[in-house]
Amino acid sequence: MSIQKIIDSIIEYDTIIIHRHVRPDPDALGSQAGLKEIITQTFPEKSVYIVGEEDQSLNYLTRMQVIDDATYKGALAIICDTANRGRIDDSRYTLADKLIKIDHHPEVDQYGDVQWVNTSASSTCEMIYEFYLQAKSQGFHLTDEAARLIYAGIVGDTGRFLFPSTSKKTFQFAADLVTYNFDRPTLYTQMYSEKNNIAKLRGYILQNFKLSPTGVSSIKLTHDILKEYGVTALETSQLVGTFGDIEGICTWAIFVDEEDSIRVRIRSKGPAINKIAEKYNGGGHPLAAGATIYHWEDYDKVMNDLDKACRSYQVDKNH
Ligand SMILES: [Mn+2]
Repeated sequence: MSIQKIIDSIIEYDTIIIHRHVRPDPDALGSQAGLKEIITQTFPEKSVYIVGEEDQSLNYLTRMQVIDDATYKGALAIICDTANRGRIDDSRYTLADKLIKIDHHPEVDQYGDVQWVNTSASSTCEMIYEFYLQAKSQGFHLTDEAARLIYAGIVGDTGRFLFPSTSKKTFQFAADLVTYNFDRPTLYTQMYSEKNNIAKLRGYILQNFKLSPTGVSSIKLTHDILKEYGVTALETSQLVGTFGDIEGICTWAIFVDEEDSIRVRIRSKGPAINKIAEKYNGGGHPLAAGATIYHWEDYDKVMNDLDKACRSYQVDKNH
């Protein structure tokens, strides 16, 4: 069983370095830092590090550490919440002695000496809590801070327990986690308070989105628009859910100008869209994925593919 192999590896190694995906979200950071918290509390003598680029807007969750290449010698590297090697933040994980993957995304890329992938988990944080439940009997500890981090990741990846990935287990784990001592109202404020420029850009999206007869919607956030609203490309990740409650919507995509490329954030209420994302240099979950295109001319191609997906989904549904 993968969990036991992970426990054994953590016990075996003195130096453990935990990575997660680029452009982190609360689940990536929560699983990374939550696991670190569990290990350091259980084994104070071990050296445990978390690495990757910081996103300033998520500094309330945790801060990254800077380590040199030599630290990887003879170390265990654990990668959280990352389906493929190309998305791992800090490629030095290859210098480690042993590699473990813990993830809930559909498998894009099989990597790691030990792989624990559970696509039915709502979040990698949910998996970290499950790991803890098994490790607990072997002396592992969960702190209030670990509970805060893991809870944040579950809340983030389930859209506050709203998305279909939210299961009975998700609620049971959340119920356990809220018995720990951390400030939930403050955490929610940190996660969901919206800067006024983001709120105004949300208004722009709601005023200007297009909705096709098949239920495909999109918005183009060009360099000029981002500049006008003073919003960075990274910050637009907060706006993907804006479309979610529009009546008749099937799939939608936000196209964000990132200067050298265009980031496409795709969501769906029915048809799987991760294969479409993969076609355009991306990937993800069946109902939530991301892609990258390099020319605005490809906008129509992505929209056509989403249109086809919605069309055949409607046909399947009606037969
Ligand atoms: Mn995740």
